[in-house]
Amino acid sequence: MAQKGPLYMGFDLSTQQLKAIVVDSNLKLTQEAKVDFDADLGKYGIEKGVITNPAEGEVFAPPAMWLDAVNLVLDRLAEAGIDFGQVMGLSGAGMQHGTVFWSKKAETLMVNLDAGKSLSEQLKDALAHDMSPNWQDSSTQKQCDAFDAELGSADKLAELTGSAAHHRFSGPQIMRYRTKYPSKYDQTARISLVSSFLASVFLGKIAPIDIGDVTGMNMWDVHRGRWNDQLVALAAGGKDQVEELKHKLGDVPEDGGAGFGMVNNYFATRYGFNPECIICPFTGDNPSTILALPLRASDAMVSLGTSTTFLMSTPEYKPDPAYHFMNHPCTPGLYMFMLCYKNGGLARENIRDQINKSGNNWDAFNDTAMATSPLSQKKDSDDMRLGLYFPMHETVPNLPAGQWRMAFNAETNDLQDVPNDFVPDDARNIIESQMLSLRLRSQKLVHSEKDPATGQQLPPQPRRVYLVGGGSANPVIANICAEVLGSVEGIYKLDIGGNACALGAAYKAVWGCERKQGQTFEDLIGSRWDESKFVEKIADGYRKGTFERYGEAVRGFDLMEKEALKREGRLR
Ligand code: XUL
Repeated sequence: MAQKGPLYMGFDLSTQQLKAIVVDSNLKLTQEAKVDFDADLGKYGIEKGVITNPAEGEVFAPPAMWLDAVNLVLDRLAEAGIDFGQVMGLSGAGMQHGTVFWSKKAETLMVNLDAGKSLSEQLKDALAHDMSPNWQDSSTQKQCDAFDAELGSADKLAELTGSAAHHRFSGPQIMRYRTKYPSKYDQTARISLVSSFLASVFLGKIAPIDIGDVTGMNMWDVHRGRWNDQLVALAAGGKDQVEELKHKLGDVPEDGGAGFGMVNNYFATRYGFNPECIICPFTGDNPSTILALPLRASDAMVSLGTSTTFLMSTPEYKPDPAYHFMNHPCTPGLYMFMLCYKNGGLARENIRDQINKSGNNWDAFNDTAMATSPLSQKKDSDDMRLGLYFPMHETVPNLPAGQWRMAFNAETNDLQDVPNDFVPDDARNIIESQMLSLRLRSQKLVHSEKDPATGQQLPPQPRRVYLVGGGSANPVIANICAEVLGSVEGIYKLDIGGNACALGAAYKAVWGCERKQGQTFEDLIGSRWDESKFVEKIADGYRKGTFERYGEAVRGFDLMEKEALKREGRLR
């Protein structure tokens, strides 16, 4: 049946896929489609969406492939029967930190697109460099050292920009691009992030970088709301070059909802888009994910995918080199707190595969985890069994690939090595380990609240925890998450279909186009949010006694990480 009323689109340009979803004004998902880069666009020579150069730690992807993906995903939505004429607004998300380098011809080429031809065949000369560095890139250690040193210390850089220097962040990446490809840098008229690149394609001219995503660059002064000249100078190669790089980066509007203009004529002619369809700012994939629901301060989202990401929306700005504070993409005065781990699903799968004789189902892993007592303690006075499980180099904390297993005595604060071999208890201990790391690093951001059922004052913990991503389907993970992290109202799973990040983008378009004067994102989405349909409670939260026991384990976990860092010569 034909859909009545306005529709809104959200895109998610991630490492391996471009997803597009369509919602109506009531936030109901009506259509979705995706393009898988390896399966659909293998001609670009990518694997898992990227090209790697291990000798230099480089990971990158061709923006031309993303242009093909835009045509393909819209073709697929058209085949599915969507009427683009009803789409009144669109927004999107891109993997964070990646940069796209536009040539001087870019804008002329974009306004003169021929609707009969594909984007990639017409925009070849729009790029000054045919590759975009990916967030998995680790080629910028030298540049990161310079960024961390520039203001005096990593702490100072984190205080000013929300994060210490990270390989993937755009400032160090731009600095390396300038020195590695000086003539391409000179020919670069504008620099987009992946998110603003995609917005530019739909807009038909270079779209500004968004207020949330700009805080993934190590160059944006969060308090003053402007580029920091000293850091821009570092990336640009000197004080005299600051204005030139600032021009390439462009101005950053504060309002994350104000449309940039109407959709490029190319899309109206080729796909039948409503010519008045508004292009709202596109943001990073993580800031967009927190828009998939009206997240309140003290609610946390845990994304359990290949990597683990912990996200909170908070009015408190308490930066630290170990994690990230970014501007909230919609609401001034709010920040996104983020922990971003490289190890998550793969580390759990490694343990699962040692438990399973064969096959890759989770039954034996789950049974073993449930049969093991918390922290492997048979009685309260026993040592707590703790571990770190990193098949890949981890950034939180900065440790090389490896495993560490230790026993912690909570009475004496004594930490001892235990044999570093797999035992079945690892099934529970690895989930505990991942959750203890989240609790350790988020404890300053949560507050004491009353239990709504008993009126009793509870120790500081999140109000709700929302699980998203592949691991959220596992009830044992949800249960251990509740034991370790607690939560006043319980553990929830998003039950809205689609993909949280693309949904968040579509909701942003709804908000951008339909908000009343001064109406916040939380207010508008909250008023249309159908809790009973959109989320499902999957575990009770705070468990008295167990939560406090894990509180003691957090102390041991912190000591264990410091011990491992000391042994690796990495204690800051
Ligand atoms: C966040 C990060 C990744 C990418 C890709 O800092 O690098 O989460 O955004 O998802």
